[in-house]
Amino acid sequence: MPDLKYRTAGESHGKGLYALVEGMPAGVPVDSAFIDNELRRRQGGYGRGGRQKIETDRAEFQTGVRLGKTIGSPITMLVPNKDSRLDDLSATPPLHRPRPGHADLAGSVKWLTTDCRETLERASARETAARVAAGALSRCLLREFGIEVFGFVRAVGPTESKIAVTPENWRDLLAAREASDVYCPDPAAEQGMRDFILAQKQNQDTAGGIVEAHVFNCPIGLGSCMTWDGRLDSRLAAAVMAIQAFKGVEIGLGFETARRPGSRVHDEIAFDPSKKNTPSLGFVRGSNNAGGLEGGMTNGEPVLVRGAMKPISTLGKPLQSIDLNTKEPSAAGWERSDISAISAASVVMENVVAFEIARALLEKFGGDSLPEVRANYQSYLAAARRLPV
Ligand code: EPS
Repeated sequence: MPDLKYRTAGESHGKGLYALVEGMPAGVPVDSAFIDNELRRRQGGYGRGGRQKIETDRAEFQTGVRLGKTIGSPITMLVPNKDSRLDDLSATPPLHRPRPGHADLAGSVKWLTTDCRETLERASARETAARVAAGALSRCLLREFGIEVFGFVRAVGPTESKIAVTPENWRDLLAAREASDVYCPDPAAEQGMRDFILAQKQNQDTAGGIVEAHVFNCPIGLGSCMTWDGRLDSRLAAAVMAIQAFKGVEIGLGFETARRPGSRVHDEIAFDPSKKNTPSLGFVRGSNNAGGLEGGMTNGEPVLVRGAMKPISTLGKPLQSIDLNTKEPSAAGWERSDISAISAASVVMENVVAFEIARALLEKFGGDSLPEVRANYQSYLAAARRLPV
């Protein structure tokens, strides 16, 4: 039984993006409409550029699914590119002037070329379409266990929403997020976010922000403190930091924990017998500063991950750079791009977080088929409820 894992392949202007997912048990109903809707959401958001008007991203299942369910074999999804022009030199000309902040300079030197295009085609955030497809597929498994993920935009530039997300209000917030073109469920913050992005557009500049994902209904004990790489918080951080343009990750209170005394950080423990039959088994907390993770394991509270995305590095008014062929000073190159992709980034983060949760779920309860995984899950919860034996 292999680990749940995925790889992606594809260039921004190649034939398409591919996701290969291994280790998914047989019998998981695949909700293609949900996966395609996540891909559609990834394409959207206030401040996106021209590419998204060309593409209509959909995941075409090439392998691993029969009659709407997984069959245990490797799953391949293809998201075709309409704007496919990789071998047309006139449409994808060489780029010799690396953009500060992009992969252009390091990649060109690394792969011994002065044409940044060889790097940028793969470094482009278009690749996140494949990650979203893989993550959304993993959510088809998670939902069988009542595990749901909610992501949104917390901040754009200096405008930050103060909204609190709870197990009770997140579905209402989801509806508000769906109605928001910046993917922020807080009307008090939305306009400021939009204004900041518009101001950057007018200045030929770009905007970043902070995105957040909340995972509800994880059973206690996903992840492990026994091995350093079994710690679920470290895996979540790696998955989020691996998203293009992300520069920071926090779990729960994150960096703020370092500024407070312990008594104002740690979440006191109580037992509520009325919640004994929930995945938290009745262990409740007055706060969730830990972000649902203690010792690298889920503790029954919602998992909370936050990520910081820097502003897009292709600027309409380019920064100073050099020409890689002459080494002479030159303005950085320009490519069609976005003013802000922060809304899209919230969709990407939501889905890569989901994938890591699904991976941890299968590590603990894994089996070849969904009924087997379900039986393992239920027998664990039953044994935990019987404690002390
Ligand atoms: C993106 C597709 C890209 C860019 C953007 C994200 O398409 P194109 O390069 O054809 O305009 O819009 O990529 C970048 C910002 C980047 O730096 O590569 C997408 O689908 O998310």
